[in-house]
Amino acid sequence: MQQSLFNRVQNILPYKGEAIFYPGFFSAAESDEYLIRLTNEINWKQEPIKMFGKEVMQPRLTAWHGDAAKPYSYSGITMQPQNWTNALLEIKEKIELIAGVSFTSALLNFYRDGKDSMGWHRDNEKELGLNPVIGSVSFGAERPFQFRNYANKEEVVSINLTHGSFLLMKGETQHYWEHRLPKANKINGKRINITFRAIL
Ligand SMILES: O=C(O)CCC(=O)C(=O)O
Ligand SMILES: [Mn+2]
Repeated sequence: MQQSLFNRVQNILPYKGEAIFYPGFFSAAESDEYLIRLTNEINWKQEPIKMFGKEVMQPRLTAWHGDAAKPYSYSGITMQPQNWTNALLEIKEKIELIAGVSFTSALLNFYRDGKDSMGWHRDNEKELGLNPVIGSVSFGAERPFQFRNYANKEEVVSINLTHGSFLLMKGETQHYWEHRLPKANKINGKRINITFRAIL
């Protein structure tokens, strides 16, 4: 059974939450192909967000895809998702075998190079339920990703998200840990990340 290939994987969080990392979840050839397909097929846009009352551009490109019946509200606006593409459906089916949930939605992020980033946050929108299951798939340049204890802002757990890797966050993770993708100025390559979510 395929799952047995992954039975030595471990939780990278020391307590209060589960973040299970599967490097090489997709083969190098599959990952190269998904990087090309997603780069070309997705309508990537740089969107503004409100920060401290001021509109600023996000330091990355984004897209939102998912079931039409599951709109998503974010900073006071409700967004209608784009339809699933074949590539997204193939990836979704494969990670659902491990995640054990049906994902309804995906946030896609395109980091043009190491100057693009995502700041500290939790994936804890209330439509994701009490203990969100988040399936995070990465293609392209390897980038460090960090968890930080939300309460004390001190304890940090870092992991390199490699080409074709899958990081599954579940349990109490979003209560006790925030996460970010810091800038990595020496990295020139592009990276795509997809976080699959289940909107209840
Ligand atoms: O790019 C990443 O690995 C993180 C993305 C993320 O945290 C998010 O989309 O909520
Ligand atoms: Mn996140």
